[in-house]
Amino acid sequence: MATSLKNLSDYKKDKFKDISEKTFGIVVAEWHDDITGVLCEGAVNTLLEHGAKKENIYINTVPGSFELTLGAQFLAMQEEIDAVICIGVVIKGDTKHDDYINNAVANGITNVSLKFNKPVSFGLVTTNTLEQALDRAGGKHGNKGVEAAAAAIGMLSF
Ligand code: DLZ
Repeated sequence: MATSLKNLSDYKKDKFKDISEKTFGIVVAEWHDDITGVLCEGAVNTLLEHGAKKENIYINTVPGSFELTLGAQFLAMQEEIDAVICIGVVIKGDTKHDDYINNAVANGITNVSLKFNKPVSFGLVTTNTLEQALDRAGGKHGNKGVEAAAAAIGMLSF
């Protein structure tokens, strides 16, 4: 998987099971939507490349990353959804807002995953700068959305 020296989107696919009948919910934050759009595209393309059907991928937006948890819960509670992918970008600013949002999302989506016994992957890019975020959204460090989709497929193959 990811290391600081590798492209972050390198992942192991040899153990992936068939996902052609699986249904995915993607929840995307609207903050930094130029970047979250690229991450979402990476996630969708990865699901399609591995055999998911376009009509089985549901994309919903939430205002900001803080709302990813409830968005994930709305999706995970749907019986037909097999896995959820959360996509957001939180860039550090002058205050500690990023810590609060990042921790809330990490804990929140973990709880959703355990509550509904479904994979809920963490496609939240948490960086110090805009440049670092761009590097992880189709730049030199790959695409974190690809990685989040791969994690969801990986967990469905568990
Ligand atoms: C308020 C806020 C700030 C300052 N920064 C970000 C950010 O970098 N990325 C992001 O996705 N959302 C941010 N938000 C919005 C919060 O996630 C949330 O939407 C609002 O606090 C309303 O609950």
